[in-house]
Amino acid sequence: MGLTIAQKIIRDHLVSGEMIPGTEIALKIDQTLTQDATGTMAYLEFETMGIPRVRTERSVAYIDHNTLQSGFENADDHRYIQSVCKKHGVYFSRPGNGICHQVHLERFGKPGKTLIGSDSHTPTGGGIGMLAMGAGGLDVAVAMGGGAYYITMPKMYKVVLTGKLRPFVTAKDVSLEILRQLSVKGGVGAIIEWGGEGVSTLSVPERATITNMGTELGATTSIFPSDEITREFLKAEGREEDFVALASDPDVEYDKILHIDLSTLEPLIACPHSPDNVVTVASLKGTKVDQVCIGSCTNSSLQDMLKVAALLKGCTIQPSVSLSISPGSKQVLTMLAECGALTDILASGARVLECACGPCIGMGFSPNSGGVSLRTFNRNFEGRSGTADGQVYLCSPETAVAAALTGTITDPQLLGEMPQIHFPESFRIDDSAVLAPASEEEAADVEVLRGPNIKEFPQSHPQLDTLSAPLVLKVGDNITTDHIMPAGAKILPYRSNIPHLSQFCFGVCDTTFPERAKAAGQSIVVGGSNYGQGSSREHAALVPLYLGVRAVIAKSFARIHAANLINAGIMPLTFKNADDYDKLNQDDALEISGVYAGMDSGEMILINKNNGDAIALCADFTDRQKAILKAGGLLAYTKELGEN
Ligand code: MIC
Ligand code: SF4
Repeated sequence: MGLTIAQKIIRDHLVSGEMIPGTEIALKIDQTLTQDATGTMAYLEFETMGIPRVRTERSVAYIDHNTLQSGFENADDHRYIQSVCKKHGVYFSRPGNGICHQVHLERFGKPGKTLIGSDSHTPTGGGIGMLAMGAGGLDVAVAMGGGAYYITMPKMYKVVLTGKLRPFVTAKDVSLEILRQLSVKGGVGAIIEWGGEGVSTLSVPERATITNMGTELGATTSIFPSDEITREFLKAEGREEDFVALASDPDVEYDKILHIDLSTLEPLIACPHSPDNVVTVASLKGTKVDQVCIGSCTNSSLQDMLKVAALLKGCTIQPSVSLSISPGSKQVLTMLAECGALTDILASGARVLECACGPCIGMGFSPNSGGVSLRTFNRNFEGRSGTADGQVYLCSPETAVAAALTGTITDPQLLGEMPQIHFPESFRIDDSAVLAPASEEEAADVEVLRGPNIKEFPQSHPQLDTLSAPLVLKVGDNITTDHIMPAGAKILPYRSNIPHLSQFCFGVCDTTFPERAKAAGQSIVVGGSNYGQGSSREHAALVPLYLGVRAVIAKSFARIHAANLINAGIMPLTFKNADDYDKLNQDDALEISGVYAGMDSGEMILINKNNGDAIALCADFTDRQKAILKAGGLLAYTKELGEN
């Protein structure tokens, strides 16, 4: 039987394990990326490993999330990242150079290579045939040190595309359609390959929109073939030599096959507060809109921006609407300026924001209270915009422009003819905002600059054979990392200060959680299905660790968050029978005895000391994960390995 594109890349990078779905494999990682909100922690972790220079082919640190300096904190963290990168062999993309995924795709990604990034949208690289995955900061630190990246061998899904998108129907609508079909947990445990004759009608930026948003399906990653369109893109970026052709073998057997006829798709929109809450734009016709935001790593390419500029040209946005546009990179912004498109954008009344994540992570541009905000982003989780009762919808740039021009949700197909867009044959190449690291000889003299915002790591704890702790918080299905550890302008500057961050833990669900958890000493959290979906932020594990959480029991977990919990020494356990979730209540006194034997047998018994109920739990850990949990987290485990 033949292999899929992803299986071929995995085969070529396999360090241990076998390509059997559901079993643990370890992969050699060629490239890493970090962004600043997760990067400080990742580099602190890298430093504790004591490795002088990164051992990857290319590691890049981007500054794109924490671009508001409203105090010394972000500025200090950036200075730290810049200096630590210089010392240890990491390229440093300066603030203003763009969003990590957009810039990495433009300048560094290579088909057939493996990439992990401390950001969940790293699969954007799948748009050029990379095996690109989001990971916790500690896993990225280990990969920078030359260590393997461990994942569960995924199943292989294929989406077969036929036909061609009609004007005003876009790659974003393809992403929303697959979310509508599969839901936010439909891709868990799988790699989604996009194939079929329709692929040849999609440009690289369109493919990247689709692989970017595959993250919202919970997929390990998403990938497109590397073909002539990929070659043209790389050539336009002045790096045709990075091209290799990649395709799946014809006789591959997929675990699931889905079909989308591009020519039948309609403009779609995801309603608050989940990316899979998808309906047609037409069905919301007339809904009043307060704010429109265009940008983010999903929709900020030159292609997207040229279309937006062409639609805005000669028009003025509604006085009732506030429109922001954040181009994805300096390359995109410069080219918009050079061809005059930026003038059309500005003339329409839009606010042009810097090339960064911006409103997508609540770094400014929060909507008015109860405001309806249409965003070309990938996430609309509750509270993420910075306005607790903001109503965020996700849509394509075309739908976003239609709303800005009319003041209501409007099917963009009603805008008339799609203007002709002229794409340049080559991009403007200027890597001056990417600073190369010091040479090996000079590195010793580079001083790493640490600010006072950098605080100690939380103390991890080896799992003991008996865990006796109260159920300090019970939450429902699809709890995101934005619920567990919110972001936004006020909180993000403290990503290297866990004690400060801890005040906001689970704030969206229950503001009393931090105090109650601290008072309990050690505790257990109970969740529903797909617990920890969304971001790769390891802070959603490190902060609960700091507050004393020793285990999370859920119906199921999102991949990256489960790995982050184990790395932090917190046990992710699942209900053997999902209905047992209903038998537990907040404040119940819980006990699991025989933790070690349970890890070996794969099953633990949870006793509810309030009523004597015995509940069976699955403790599905590999030998490596058991050892990490027993040691009290990945750093402690790595240290133990070093000592033995
Ligand atoms: C996000 O989109 O949620 C983020 C902010 O980019 C996160 C990373 C973080 O929390 O720093 C992600 O997607 O991993
Ligand atoms: Fe940045 Fe938003 Fe993309 Fe996350 S999803 S990397 S916050 S643009």
